[in-house]
Amino acid sequence: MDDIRTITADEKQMANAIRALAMDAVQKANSGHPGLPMGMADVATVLFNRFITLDPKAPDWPDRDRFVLSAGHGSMLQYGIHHLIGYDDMPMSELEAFRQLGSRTAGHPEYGHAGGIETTTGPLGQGIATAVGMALAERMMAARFGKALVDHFTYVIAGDGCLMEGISHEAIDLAGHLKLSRLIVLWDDNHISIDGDTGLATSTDQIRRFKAAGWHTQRVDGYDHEAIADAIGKARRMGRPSLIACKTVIGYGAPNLQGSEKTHGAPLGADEVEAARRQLGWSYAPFEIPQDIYDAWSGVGRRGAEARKQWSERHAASRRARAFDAAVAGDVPPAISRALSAFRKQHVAEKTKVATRKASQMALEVINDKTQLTVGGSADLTGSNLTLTKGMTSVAPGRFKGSYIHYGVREHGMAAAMNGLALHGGFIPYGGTFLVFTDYARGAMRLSALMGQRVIYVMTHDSIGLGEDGPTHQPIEHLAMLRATPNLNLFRPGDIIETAEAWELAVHSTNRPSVLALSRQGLPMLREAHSSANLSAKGAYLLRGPKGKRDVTLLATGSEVEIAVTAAETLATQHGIGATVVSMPCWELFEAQDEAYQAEVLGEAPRIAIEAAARLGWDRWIGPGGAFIGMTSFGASAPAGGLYRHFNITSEAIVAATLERVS
Ligand SMILES: Cc1ncc(C[n+]2csc(CCOP(=O)(O)OP(=O)(O)O)c2C)c(N)n1
Ligand SMILES: [Mg+2]
Repeated sequence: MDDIRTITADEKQMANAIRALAMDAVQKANSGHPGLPMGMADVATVLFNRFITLDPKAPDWPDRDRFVLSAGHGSMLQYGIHHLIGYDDMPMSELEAFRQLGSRTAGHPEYGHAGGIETTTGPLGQGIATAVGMALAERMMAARFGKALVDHFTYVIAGDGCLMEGISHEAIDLAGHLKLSRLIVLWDDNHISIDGDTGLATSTDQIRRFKAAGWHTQRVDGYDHEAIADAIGKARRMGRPSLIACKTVIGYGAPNLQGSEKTHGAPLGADEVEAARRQLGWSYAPFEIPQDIYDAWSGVGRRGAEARKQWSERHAASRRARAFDAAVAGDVPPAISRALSAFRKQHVAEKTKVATRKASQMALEVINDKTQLTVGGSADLTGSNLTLTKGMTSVAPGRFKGSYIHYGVREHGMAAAMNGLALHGGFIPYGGTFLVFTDYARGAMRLSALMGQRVIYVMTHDSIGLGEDGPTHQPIEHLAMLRATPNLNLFRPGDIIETAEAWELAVHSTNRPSVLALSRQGLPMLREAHSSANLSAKGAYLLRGPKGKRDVTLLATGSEVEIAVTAAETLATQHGIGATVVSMPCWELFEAQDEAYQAEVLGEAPRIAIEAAARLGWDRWIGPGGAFIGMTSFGASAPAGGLYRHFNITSEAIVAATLERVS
């Protein structure tokens, strides 16, 4: 069979090496999960030994196969294999430091800790959903650059838990629909999770479930190497994604504990480890691997190096190599900043009044016109999020030339797929939904931030300003939650100019995700003059200063900046009070400024903050003696103007709060 690679002498012992390393590392750390690595060692051995194409000496080679351990608790499976196949950054000392501070071998695989860890897993279901994005990226890159440069698989090991998680439904459905033929999921079908038999909580027939979503499905005995190889070989030839249910025994090899949830997440204990060694016929000391086993495993890297060499030759001969390299590098063309600056200049001159969601689409037109890196999409709200721009075509089942994804009503799946697109390389994914449904996407958004991925969330309908749809759709606590998330930039632009600036910053933010919180309702252009510098880059800036002394500082974001500007005008004309308006589109960027700049912006006068959202977090900027004007409850269903009055988020309220503090 063309797919089947060299079969080395003792694949059973190669698998036992994984088991031994997992038992020993968990035992030494006195913490961790031996059950999955022991149960899936044979499946993983066949997968790596006979199929996976990667080069441990060049972990980032773009045409490598991607491996995702969705059941991230089984991390020792991945670390053990990485050690055995010779990744330089996974020496035995790393396995001995499993789960210790500063080691590469964290409790769950963490992207960036070591070569070959393609994504962070641990929150169950994320891996399989992220892999959908990787497999999609592979197909899209192949459509653009051809099979000679892009021709790889995405393999996933998922557990019962991954398949129980809701996100798996979104992921499976999307992958089946799009016919992601290079996605192969190996399910650790051990019928055990933490509480015990999975029958305690599920009776789903997974095979039928995957079939219903359009997948090819197979069942194999997880210890029959030839059957596993046949199944993987067959899966690779399918024109749709493939599930292989691997019947396994959790903790396989531990004579008294295998098959029990007791092996899931606790050390086996010294006696059981000894007994397992005897049962498996593994006579070596802890962390000792005999040379012949290393030799057997070294075939993986040799095969990968050869494949990479052949790829390099094709790359050298390819007309598309330069464009391919540029895509993989992900560098944003300088023309984008120039064009966005011209865009800002024009709209300052024209005083363009639009909703920031519309401004976002207008800025995106400029960006998408200048680069192929951006891949857009929406969770079934394209016409509301305004994420589609002229000339974009949709990706469709089996057709991957387009650059727009209809993610369907699958916010969480969309966010995870965007992580996969970003991690794979070649793309800057952006995707839209309503800001309130950040809650639904949250698990994957958190991983975008943890992994430092350039993923852009276009979150429209960002406050009570959306009006009639009511409190179910009006975000209140979401801005606070996003601001509390480390390594994430939340932009809430106040007009078309700040929206264009936010987009410029987001596409250049190579090591963190951005969320753009955008209004449904129209907002006036607020700049008095064009500036060639991106003023939002400092996070907050003086938008309007009083002619004379500053008596009060009004801090606002998004749609409430306009209200602050109106209040400042009233304070000046009717009360002779000098108000400075500070627009704060991005707290995180403001936090990164030096103290002198922050002090200059915040000033010495009393501060009043205005934001149609929860107060949480604002007090650090308000300081003592100030006030907050915003939401203290859920919103309500009514036209937007009436809601602002109802909830007292008005220029009159700002004036009154000022007069209480300044006389
Ligand atoms: C989203 C999420 N919920 C809960 C957990 C905690 N957790 C870790 S493993 C696990 C059970 C997983 O069962 P399974 O995938 O069958 O793994 P096995 O016990 O077979 O190794 C749970 C509930 C988690 N890591 N992620
Ligand atoms: Mg299980």
